[in-house]
Amino acid sequence: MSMTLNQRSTETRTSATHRPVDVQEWVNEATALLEPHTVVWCDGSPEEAQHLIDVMVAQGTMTRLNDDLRPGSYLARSEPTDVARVESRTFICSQDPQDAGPTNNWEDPTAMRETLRGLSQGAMRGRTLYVVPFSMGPLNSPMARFGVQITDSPYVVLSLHMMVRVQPEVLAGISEGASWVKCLHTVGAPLQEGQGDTAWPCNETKYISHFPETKEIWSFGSAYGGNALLPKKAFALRIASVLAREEGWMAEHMLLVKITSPEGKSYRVVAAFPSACGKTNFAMMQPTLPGWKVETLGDDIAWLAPGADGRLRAINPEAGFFGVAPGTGAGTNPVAMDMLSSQTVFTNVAMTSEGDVWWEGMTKEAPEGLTDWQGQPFDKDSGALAAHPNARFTVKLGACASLASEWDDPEGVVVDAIIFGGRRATTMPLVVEARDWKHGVFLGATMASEKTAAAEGTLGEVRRDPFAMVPFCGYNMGDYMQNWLDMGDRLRGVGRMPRIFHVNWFQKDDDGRFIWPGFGENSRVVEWIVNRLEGAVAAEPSPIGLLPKSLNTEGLELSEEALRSLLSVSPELVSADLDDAEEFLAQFGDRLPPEILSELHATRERLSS
Ligand code: GTP
Ligand code: SPV
Ligand code: MN
Repeated sequence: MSMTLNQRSTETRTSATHRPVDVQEWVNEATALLEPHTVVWCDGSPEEAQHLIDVMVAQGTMTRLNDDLRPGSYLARSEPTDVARVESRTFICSQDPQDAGPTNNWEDPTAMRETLRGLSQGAMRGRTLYVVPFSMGPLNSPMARFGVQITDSPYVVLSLHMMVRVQPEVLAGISEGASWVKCLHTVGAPLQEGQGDTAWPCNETKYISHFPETKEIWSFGSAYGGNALLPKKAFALRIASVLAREEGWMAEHMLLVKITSPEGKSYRVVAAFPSACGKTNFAMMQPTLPGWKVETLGDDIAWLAPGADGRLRAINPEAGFFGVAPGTGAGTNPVAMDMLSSQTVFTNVAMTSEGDVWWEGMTKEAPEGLTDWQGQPFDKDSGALAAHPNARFTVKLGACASLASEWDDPEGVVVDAIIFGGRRATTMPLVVEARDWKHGVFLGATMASEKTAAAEGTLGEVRRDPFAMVPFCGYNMGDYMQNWLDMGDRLRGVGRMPRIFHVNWFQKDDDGRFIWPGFGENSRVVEWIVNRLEGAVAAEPSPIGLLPKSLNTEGLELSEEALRSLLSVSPELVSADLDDAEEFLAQFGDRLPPEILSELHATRERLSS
């Protein structure tokens, strides 16, 4: 199909008069390069969503689920080669490789543009180019940032409808001079004339490229998750982390919750855990301790900035959840189960014979007659999984029954505590409080976790993942640690700084079983944290920070030995962990803030005294 510009049709959903000149120019350039059949400017309306759904159902990209069991919900099955973020194909293209740092893949920006231009020539042939304007954060928030994503994937557009605020007003804002981030995305699967489409078009070759100096994103070849929903990890973390450093704020891989104690006092808490380590679970926690309440503000990304009063405030830049399905059940996350009862897009889960969804952990036993995530009859006894371990649900924030009323507050919420955490079978206690901000930054900088299925790599292997940001920091992580220290200096003196904690729900016993019951029982740790904020309980100094002297374990079946293991540290394990951390930190060379090393040495000294 050979087409020239004037043969292409342009559908109009947003009024052309609202199209900012610079956005229009960028769309024209992209159109000339990608050669789509049609250009559509999106407005985020329900009619538009319905149209996208119709297109995808006709194409086989999505299947409508049983309307009685799962109203308004759909199942998408991706290509088996396109199931997770690909960190090996994620690039930070700064002029100087030192500015990407040792934890990122670097490529020269000119060379990368050249490569992507070559791959992208004609890459949208036979397809529709969608222009999707969106706001991260409430449109009228001083912390909001705008972006425009170009994509040829209707699945991505529908996901963006749920995940971010897709609004034509964004274009008006850009016309009035608001800055915006260019997010260019193609699945990289042009159609030849007469060629039928596949259900999940994508390309074997994948690039998720970021240009931190010009604040641009260019993604080629994948339609899955963070590879393709560019406002999420690519913009709200990688590019936003760069903006944040320049402008004096922080973009973090964090959940955001409001916690209310039995006394009726509320606290706002952020927590950074690596991918598939329990952010969604924490964000929707149903405390088992009577009188406690957790309300949801966000489950994946938080932007934090000092407010006019000098105190740290946070917003969730997203408008939806893209959560891990496996492991989500009535026992572990009843709020999520309720939230997913309708109007949800499921990707790579299994389907029941009635046309409902299923995944490992939803119920104990797999129902008979399942179709697995690849569309094949599922054999329970094969030992295989019915749902892909990184199968996900996509749903709007508004579907969450525990959503806090402040979720759309343009001013955000004041942050009282910051929690770091990871999956550690040993070494890290259930909870520890940092001695002060600097020590807290050290705890964040030396975080580690066992690898999960949310990204490629060897499952279970422990890797250092400072602040849960290694896959998501758009610049040198040494400089990033400095930004955390600088934030401490900025907040200090204002009075109440957020206190910093580290948690680990994942300690295992010698038989490989989790020692701590987790989930709603984590409210016991929340209670201790709040008691610390209130100065209501004393803590026990240890080499790595302040440990609980005791924990409310009433009603729990936990042996004394188990509790000791959860609430103490082994000098040998900590010492070995420090050696490993030191080796990891060494790679940042002179970009590593000296304060981080002095905290490490101070920990060692406490250990040996
Ligand atoms: P991303 O969306 O990938 O950034 O991850 P997330 O941190 O939001 O992941 P999520 O909350 O979906 O983590 C899911 C995994 O964590 C599942 O395997 C859960 O079973 C497990 N999990 C969550 N909370 C707990 C807990 O308290 N204890 C234990 N043992 N597992 C937990
Ligand atoms: C993660 O991997 O941390 C996610 C999923 O939240 S994705 O959006 O695919 O990055
Ligand atoms: Mn995440």
